[in-house]
Amino acid sequence: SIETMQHTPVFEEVKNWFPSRHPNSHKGSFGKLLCICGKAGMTGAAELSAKAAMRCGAGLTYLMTPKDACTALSCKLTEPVLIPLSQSSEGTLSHQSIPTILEQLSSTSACLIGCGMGDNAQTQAVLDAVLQHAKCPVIIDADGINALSHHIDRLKEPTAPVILTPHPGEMSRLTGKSIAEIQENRLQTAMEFVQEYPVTLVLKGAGTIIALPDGHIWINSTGNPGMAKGGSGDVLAGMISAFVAQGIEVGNAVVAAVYLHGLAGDRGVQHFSQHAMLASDLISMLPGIFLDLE
Ligand code: NPW
Ligand code: AMP
Ligand code: MG
Repeated sequence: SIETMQHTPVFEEVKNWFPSRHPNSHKGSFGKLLCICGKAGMTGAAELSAKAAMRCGAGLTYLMTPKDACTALSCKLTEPVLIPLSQSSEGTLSHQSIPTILEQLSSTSACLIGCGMGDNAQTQAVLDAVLQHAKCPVIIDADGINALSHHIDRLKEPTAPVILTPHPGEMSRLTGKSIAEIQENRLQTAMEFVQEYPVTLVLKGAGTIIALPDGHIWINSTGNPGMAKGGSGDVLAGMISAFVAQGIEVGNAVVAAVYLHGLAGDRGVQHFSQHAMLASDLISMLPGIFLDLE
């Protein structure tokens, strides 16, 4: 029955999914993450996802972003490797960037695509190329999901594991159902989606639901309305991507990231309050959380 397949993650269980960092390990031991995120005016989404990924232990993080966005981000990001790409007149990626992206993709352990990319034909072309060539897990968020909703059949036979992280608005675009319909039947909506498409689905919002391709369902219990602010989802996308890049099994990586993202929010409001807490404050809470995990 549905009942027996539902779980709620707890700290002690999630803790077991994190292997200790071997004394002889090096940055190559903890994965190469490729983030394809951001555009002029939405550099924050790229910044938050890449920073969250670095704070979650990713070995090497590469951020590919349109040229102008890259110039702005080089003042803000220190640890990730920035790769400027050719851009359209609106400052979004141009399809001419595809060969450079595919070359980087071939040597990557996980690829995050979509945060702050803009929803247009160029984003669709880049997403198509990534989905056709990826041999590593692909995490699709935000405008990546919006792009996907225009040709969702792309998901029927993925060449690599795919993880989707829609909020109810994005889930509405993806399924054609109204937001109200989705929110009234969150569990069923998520389960039906993974029955039709062999992906890992994260339906965000209070009580985030994680539906795995094998039918297992997780319902998260951490998180609070202090997280209802622009940028929170970009932080989650970076966290999931970092855990996947490090080689944690995809289902565990996703559940752990959702749980710890909410925990960062729950610990964060003790310091920052629900009103004042920002998405970047979630990242500030991660070191304390990993001190307890290690
Ligand atoms: P309504 O109508 O408000 O009630 P969009 P976005 C709905 C980037 N960002 N429950 C909501 O409903 C992202 O990465 C950049 C119910 C509305 O219809 C994307 O690329 C930032 N409804 C891009 O912006 C920081 C819910 O969804 C719709 C819901 C656009 O992403 C901000 C709004 O979503 C942002 O992350 C819920 N729990 N949650 C930056 N600093 O660069 C959402 N909805 O239209 O997809 O817009 O999420 O802001
Ligand atoms: P996004 O809309 O993409 O920025 O994602 C928002 C993130 O914040 C998701 O991970 C949500 O689950 C989380 N979030 C937003 N509001 C709440 C809430 N009221 N309770 C718990 N988590 C929330
Ligand atoms: Mg979002």
